[in-house]
Amino acid sequence: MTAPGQKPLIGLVPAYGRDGRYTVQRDYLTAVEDAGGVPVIWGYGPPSGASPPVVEAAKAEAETMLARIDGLMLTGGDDIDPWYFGEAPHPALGEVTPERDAFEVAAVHLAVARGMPLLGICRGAQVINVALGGDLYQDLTAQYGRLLIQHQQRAPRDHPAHAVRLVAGSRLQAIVGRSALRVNSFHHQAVRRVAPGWVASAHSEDGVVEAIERVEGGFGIGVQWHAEALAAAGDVPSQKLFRAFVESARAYRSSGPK
Ligand SMILES: [Mn+2]
Repeated sequence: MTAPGQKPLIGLVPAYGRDGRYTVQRDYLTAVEDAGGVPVIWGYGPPSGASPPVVEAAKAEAETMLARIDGLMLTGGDDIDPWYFGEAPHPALGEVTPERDAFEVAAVHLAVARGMPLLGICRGAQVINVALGGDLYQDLTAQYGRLLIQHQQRAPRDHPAHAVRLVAGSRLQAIVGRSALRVNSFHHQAVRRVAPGWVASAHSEDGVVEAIERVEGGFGIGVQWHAEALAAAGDVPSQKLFRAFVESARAYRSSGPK
């Protein structure tokens, strides 16, 4: 049993609502706690907008956060401003939170540079991909061009609605110890071009990228499904993913750069 003071700190950024409230799903905290980590919800306050001065302000604030945490978890939420991958907004683009985009993109850059463990969930996987030079389908239905399965499930949140096949030899496959999983699905966007230095490590049967991972360097995985809801509901592969992430954060804490 690790002494409480030695547990790795897992930083996450809450969603920011236009009503002035920060929100985060309890399941993210539960999944981290059950895996042996301490979730730290980090407030952020760069001004609105995605233009370069805002990104600079976000960088300084993200640096402050990363100096104090051992792992970075990017959680679900709104769509990312396609400005970050050089596109105009598609008519089917959903709500965008410029402050959160700027802060999280900056935090991902810094985490990768430090070799800090990185876990992205849903929007979080997309933020990682975009921050590191990949791009997205802004709306699968409008842009995918192939037959799709339902990725915005109407089943309950912890119901594994569709299957994903894991790429053989991937880190994700090694962690969960399976060649396929059933997962939940609440996304209308998805990774299109995977960022350099990262690869796809899971696909749904329609070919949509459902997970990405860092090829070399520290722990880096992004999953398109809400693994925190599955983990909190007792799904063993999802719990293994959180445990692997928190263990990497523990190793980073004892040996990583500060
Ligand atoms: Mn899906």
